[in-house]
Amino acid sequence: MLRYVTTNAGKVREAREYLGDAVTQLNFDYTEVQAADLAPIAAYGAREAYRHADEPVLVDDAGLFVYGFDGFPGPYSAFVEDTLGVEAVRRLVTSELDDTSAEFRCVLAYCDGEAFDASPDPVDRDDRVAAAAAGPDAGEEGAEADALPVKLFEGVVRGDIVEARGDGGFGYDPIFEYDGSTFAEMGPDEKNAISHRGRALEKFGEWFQER
Ligand code: ITT
Repeated sequence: MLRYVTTNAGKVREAREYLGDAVTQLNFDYTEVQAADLAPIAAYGAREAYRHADEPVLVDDAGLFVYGFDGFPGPYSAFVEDTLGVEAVRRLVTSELDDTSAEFRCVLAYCDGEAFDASPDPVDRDDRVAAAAAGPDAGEEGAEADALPVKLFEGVVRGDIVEARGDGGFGYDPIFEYDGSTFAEMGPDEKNAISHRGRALEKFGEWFQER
């Protein structure tokens, strides 16, 4: 049994589509450390969720990165969706920028409490973010040794911000266009085949099967 850690039912639907029924949702709101990248956030979340659940967990941290806004909203995508809203993001992008290109990124972080060939910690260990990502049990010295091993899998897809179309998917899907269709105009299979999450799930699935 693998617990997919998220409060977002849309993410779980896509993960189950890909990985099958062995995946169930763990609706656990892990601490989102403040960081410019998704990887430290996901790594911290996976360690915290594993300590909470005491069974194998997969954390999914994702975001929309608009190139012309230096990657905004990026790691703050959920906060911006809840406050400004998706349509306001679309208006901002199309009114302020000539180049409306953007990418979705997804980082999956796996932790099962076992020692395995873990990913290197996402950022420099001198960094406060790295210390935070190592989790609450990591001491000030030798934090790397104390921290639970976490394996990271990343997926990225590049597209354009456009006027909202389609009613499938969730979040920013209606305003993200890839190859002529928005993600909200695609079925789940179609989206998974090319999406940031689908690409990260594919990498995870291959590794997990070996394991
Ligand atoms: P959890 O943290 O509980 O997993 P969340 O929805 O808050 O749920 P994130 O912190 O990863 O997830 O925030 C990601 C934001 O980006 C959030 O606003 C999502 O709606 C949006 N998002 C993530 N993946 C997406 C996708 O495939 N299509 C559209 N929007 C997506």
